[in-house]
Amino acid sequence: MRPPVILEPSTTYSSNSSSYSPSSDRRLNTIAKHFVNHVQMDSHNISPSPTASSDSVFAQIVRAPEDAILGVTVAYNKDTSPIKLNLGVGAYRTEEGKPLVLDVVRRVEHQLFTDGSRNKEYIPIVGLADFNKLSAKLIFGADSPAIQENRVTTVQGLSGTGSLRVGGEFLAKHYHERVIYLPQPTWGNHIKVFTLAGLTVKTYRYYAPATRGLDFQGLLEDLGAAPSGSVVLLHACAHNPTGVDPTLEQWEQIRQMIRSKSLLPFFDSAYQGFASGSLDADAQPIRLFVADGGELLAAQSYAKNMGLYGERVGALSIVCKSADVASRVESQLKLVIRPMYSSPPIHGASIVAAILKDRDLYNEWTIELKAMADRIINMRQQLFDALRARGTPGDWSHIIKQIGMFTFTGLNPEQVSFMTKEYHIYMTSDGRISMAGLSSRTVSHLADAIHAAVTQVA
Ligand code: PLA
Repeated sequence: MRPPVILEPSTTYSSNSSSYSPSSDRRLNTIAKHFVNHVQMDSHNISPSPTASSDSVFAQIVRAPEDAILGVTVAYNKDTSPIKLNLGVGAYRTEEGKPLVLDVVRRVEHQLFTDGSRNKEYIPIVGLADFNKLSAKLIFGADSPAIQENRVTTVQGLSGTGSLRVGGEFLAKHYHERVIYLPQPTWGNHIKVFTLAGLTVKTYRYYAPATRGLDFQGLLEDLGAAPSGSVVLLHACAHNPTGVDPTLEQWEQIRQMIRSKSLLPFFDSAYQGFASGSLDADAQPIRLFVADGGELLAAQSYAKNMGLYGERVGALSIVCKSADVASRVESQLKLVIRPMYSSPPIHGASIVAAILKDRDLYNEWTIELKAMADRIINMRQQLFDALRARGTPGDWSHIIKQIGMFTFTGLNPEQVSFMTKEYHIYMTSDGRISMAGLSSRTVSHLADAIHAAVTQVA
């Protein structure tokens, strides 16, 4: 073996290095040529190492566990049983158990496809201007004073997750308080998203297992005890995983507490329209906070309400006190986004903008959205009735009281794993089931499994 070629320090250069000179440049070229020849001459002698993994520079890497939610789908895909049922990830399915592309989305995609004037140029760092404006209008309301006063900055994000991450990194870089309070429990990914963004995660009480409802007193106490200025993550509607939302009166009290302690609300709106079937009703909590003139962040996702899961389309809005602050905030958001993924993708945002822009398409969307929300609500009733019919021990009324995509059943990890093993039903180990993955055909299978789990597994 020949010794490796080492570039001497004097041969490296940068534009401001005093060591750069025409002679060192020539020397660098000579060495580079030598190196190329050396590699070419030796390349036919190279054979793969038989000792494979122990030689790897990555040999010390330990296998990571699958994601608590997306890993359920991985396990489901490996199951060959014809009766298998995936109620893990929150992804809408039709009565036939198939993924759904909304008719209005198909129509718009066809229009986009046949429009010869469209191209695939990069879009701005902050995304499509129309998409951003219309997204803010959708969440804050067409008559929002904050929008009229130009106090909102909205940037396109990589669905809900990417929008949360950009918001988190912006706060870690520019906000005076680095602590974010998350509800206990919350969507598991929140913890990782905000920790990796550079914030410190703490929790506030949210869910009371005994009542399977909101621990409102605990929530107010914990927010009341949080250091002034802390960030508070709030699920705008359809809390994941519990399906438990505050009432509007409770939201008003939460708002008063947050504002009186100068906490900074960060809304995660992943299910607008999916909870009640009404886009406006589901945005009410956020609009309460905007109406008081205070500041907040809001991450939106079009994964569920437009069925655009894999298109990764969402938005981050920051409502500020003045137009001047909002425009400076936007300039800094660009500095967060540019080194992260440069600029967002064009396709999904074009679909959303086309639908939000056109009155007929918008109306068509709201009808399809309501149909999805209604089907989920109907599944709750069917599952509740099926358990009642079987005389399954326990009070199952939380199934019809909870709202949104998920039911937090109260089943323990042993019961969940029993249902997976014996009934091929896949769900997260915390007992959460995606009601959107259930259909009239599969509800009796699920009820049988729950009945068996509850009566046979402690
Ligand atoms: N926020 C909450 C509260 C969510 O439940 C989800 C998705 C997101 C944000 C992010 O969604 P997006 O990035 O796709 O827009 N939660 C799902 C999927 C539906 C997941 O875990 O990624 C879930 O099954 O919980």
